[in-house]
Amino acid sequence: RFSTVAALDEPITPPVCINYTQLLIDGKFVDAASGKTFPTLDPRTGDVIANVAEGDVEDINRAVSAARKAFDEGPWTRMTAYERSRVLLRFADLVEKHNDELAALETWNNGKLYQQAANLDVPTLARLFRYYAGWTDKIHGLTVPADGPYHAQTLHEPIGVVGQIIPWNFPLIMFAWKVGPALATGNTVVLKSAEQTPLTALFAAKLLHEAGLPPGALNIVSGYGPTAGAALASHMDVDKIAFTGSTNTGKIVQELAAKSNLKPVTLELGGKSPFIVCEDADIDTAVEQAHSALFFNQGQCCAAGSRTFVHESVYDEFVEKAKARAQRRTVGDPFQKGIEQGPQIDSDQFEKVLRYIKSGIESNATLECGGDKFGSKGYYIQPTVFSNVKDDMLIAQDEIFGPVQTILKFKNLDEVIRRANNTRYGLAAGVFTKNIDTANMLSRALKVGTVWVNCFYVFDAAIPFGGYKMSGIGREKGLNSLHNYLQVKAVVTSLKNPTW
Ligand code: TXE
Repeated sequence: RFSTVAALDEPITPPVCINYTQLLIDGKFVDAASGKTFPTLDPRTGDVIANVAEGDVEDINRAVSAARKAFDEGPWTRMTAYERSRVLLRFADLVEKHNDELAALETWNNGKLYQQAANLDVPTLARLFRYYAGWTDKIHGLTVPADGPYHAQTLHEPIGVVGQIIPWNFPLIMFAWKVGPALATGNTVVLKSAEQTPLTALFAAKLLHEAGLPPGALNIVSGYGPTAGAALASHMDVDKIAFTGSTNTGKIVQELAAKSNLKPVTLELGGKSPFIVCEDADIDTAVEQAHSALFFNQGQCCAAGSRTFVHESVYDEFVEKAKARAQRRTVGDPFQKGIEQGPQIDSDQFEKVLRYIKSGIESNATLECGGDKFGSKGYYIQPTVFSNVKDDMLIAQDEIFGPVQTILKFKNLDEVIRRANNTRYGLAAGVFTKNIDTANMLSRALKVGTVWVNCFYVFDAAIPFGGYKMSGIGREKGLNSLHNYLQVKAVVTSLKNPTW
């Protein structure tokens, strides 16, 4: 039933070289203090594509010292807002210049579609840095009318040395969401990339230095979570930590932050987002949008529409069409044109998704299509659709993070609101209806950070994104994201002659 256009046993040779595999500390590429490296893999085959310096506690210490020096002594923090903006803009130009290389590297290391990396992930990196470049000289404090003979004002100052830990599903976009606002507000950064995808962060950081970023302002430490990641979260000289990843690891990061120096934390965590198809929705549009809301990026999206709630009056038609759409989905080498789905990121995620598929079958959900791995090499999984899914099934509760659509039936709006909110997560929701009153009611009733009405996955540099409940703390992108990286200082000055 699945397209076999790409020969999976003969992967296409990526059109790019791997030039940067060391750590980037204080503007220089260096080996790990231990001299250790770790392999990074091609998800299409599981083969090693490079050995990358493995950062650990000592490397985090070195990177934090460099960031501290750069924060305390400059020049990044001494440059004018306009000069900082120019660096970020030059970087965006360089990203565009190297679009295809960055995209090829992202696909090679992550398994995402080359067409997506080249037309979405890399352009989004440039777009976000241009957006943040526009903010550098628009970060204002207030003049505050205080009681008594005082002149009161607020200054918005950078927090200091920022630690950032990112996941593997959108390596470059996560780099942009984190590094963009931190640098725009004048902080210095130590970023730990995900162990599965260390390559593009190093390339992007190299381009930032080429654009004029001074040494120490951005340091990249590749390495594992419990070693390098934990060292960063618990470092006494890191003033703030921002994390994207699983809810469990988010809890660890917050605990490490609290137990060390109580550094403020922003977290962007997992989700189990409802995608609600009302009886009056345009069914063909809803089927297509629900399909991409789940299957986009191999299902590896925190905001994935992973609980498809469909009104009973259109349920059978929807399931039939959703199944047909999934069966048409082309799986294969992500470098090949016309392919819609590549491999999962690694064997852990591959096994995890297959376990959830097994659990869906065992709990008596109806397997409409898929249900197994795809091919014999790499981490490919068949597009899978379950219908007759019940709220208490594991596949309706946990974040599967793979190409597995679960379709549930509902009778009325009160019921679907209650069921949609009955989850520990609260990241996003999709609502498909032609009735403005239904759209307004659902938008207000759903306990989530983003509601998309008659659309899904509309991400924009200016629109804030983040979670309610265990989907996270704080917002990224937009004006809100700047406040994650700013301290507010009140300055109160006694007035000598208050009558004036
Ligand atoms: O996540 P982790 P994993 C979800 C998704 C996925 C599951 C597990 O459901 O199946 O998480 O993925 C670093 N201290 N998401 O294991 O562990 C780690 O090195 C400090 C949703 O990859 O959260 C990496 O850089 N850091 C998500 C980052 O945390 C630690 C995207 C994420 O890894 C650490 C990814 C520790 N003790 C997975 N342990 C989203 N919100 O989009 C790990 N890390």
